[in-house]
Amino acid sequence: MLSSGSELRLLRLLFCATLILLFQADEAKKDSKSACNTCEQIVDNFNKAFDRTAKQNFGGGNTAWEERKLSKYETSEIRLMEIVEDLCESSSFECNRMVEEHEEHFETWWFKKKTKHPDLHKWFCIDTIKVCCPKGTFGPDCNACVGGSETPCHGNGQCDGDGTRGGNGKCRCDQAYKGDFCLDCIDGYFNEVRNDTYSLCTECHLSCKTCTGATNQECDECKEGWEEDEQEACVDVNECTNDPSLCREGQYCLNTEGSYSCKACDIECAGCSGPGSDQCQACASGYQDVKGTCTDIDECSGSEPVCTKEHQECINNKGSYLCVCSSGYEERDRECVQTQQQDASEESEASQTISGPHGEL
Ligand SMILES: [Ca+2]
Ligand SMILES: [Ca+2]
Repeated sequence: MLSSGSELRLLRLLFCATLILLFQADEAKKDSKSACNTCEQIVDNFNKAFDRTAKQNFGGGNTAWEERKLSKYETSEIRLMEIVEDLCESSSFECNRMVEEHEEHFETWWFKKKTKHPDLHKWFCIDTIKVCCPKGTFGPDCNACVGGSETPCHGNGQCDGDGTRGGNGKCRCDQAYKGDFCLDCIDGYFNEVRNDTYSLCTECHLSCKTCTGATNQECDECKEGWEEDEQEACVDVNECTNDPSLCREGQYCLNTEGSYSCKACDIECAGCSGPGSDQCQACASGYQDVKGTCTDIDECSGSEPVCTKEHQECINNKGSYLCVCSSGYEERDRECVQTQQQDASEESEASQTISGPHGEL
């Protein structure tokens, strides 16, 4: 009898072994898919090189002798060798290995099978080295994909491993479709057409979470931001009228289809119900109501002067005003004093001294 400690070790060991086996099985499936891709690439390159070499050696004015020579070249081993040389990028290990391993098959096909089996992909990749399957089938035995090999996934998805010896044949559905067979619609879509083998999913009205038709009266359930009206149609919720305190101070609420947003009030307003200086709840400081619109107060043109110091001038601006010294005066210790001409000439002398070091040397 095993002690509980060694039982535990055994269990762990079994667990690890299972994981490794699962991982290897998964890798093998991936390998089967990539082997088919490699083979398809080889066939593609073969066909390209075949076309390229067909044009080769065709000059103008062929003599009968040249014609004979060329027709010989068409089916010659030399041409096959030229094609085979071009099948892989030198850096592609998988490709070069596959070509090397199956080189004699190319010769067989070239000399014996080409006429009867012109489709190299079918003859080589599917029937001979068995790394691919016919379209619509998958896996080691080329079984039909879910939904059948004619229209895998009923035309609404991708069959896992389609055309390769790998994969599991299950469907990855396209946008709008779901379910094992890609016949069901995801939320926000409805079946416009549906039978056992065909399904067409169309988008619901933007107000519906789920629906049975395209209009807002055919919603099963309204989307967030929408609600049912008396006619059972989904209509926009006006969040702004439902809850006037939704936005912060200095903002107004803007209702939108399915939602709302908060926008900043105009600078003229202290609170507002919409955009513009004519929708203010009150005017901001420095502004006054003129026929329903908050307008800047011109403090400078009031009956009482606002800039009271000597030699001071008033300049109006939006929401406020400035007191500045008149021309010929400058501010010193909060007073406007006459600008001294002497200062200007001293400054220019000083700058000359500073900017002329070369002259002094
Ligand atoms: Ca809304
Ligand atoms: Ca002003």
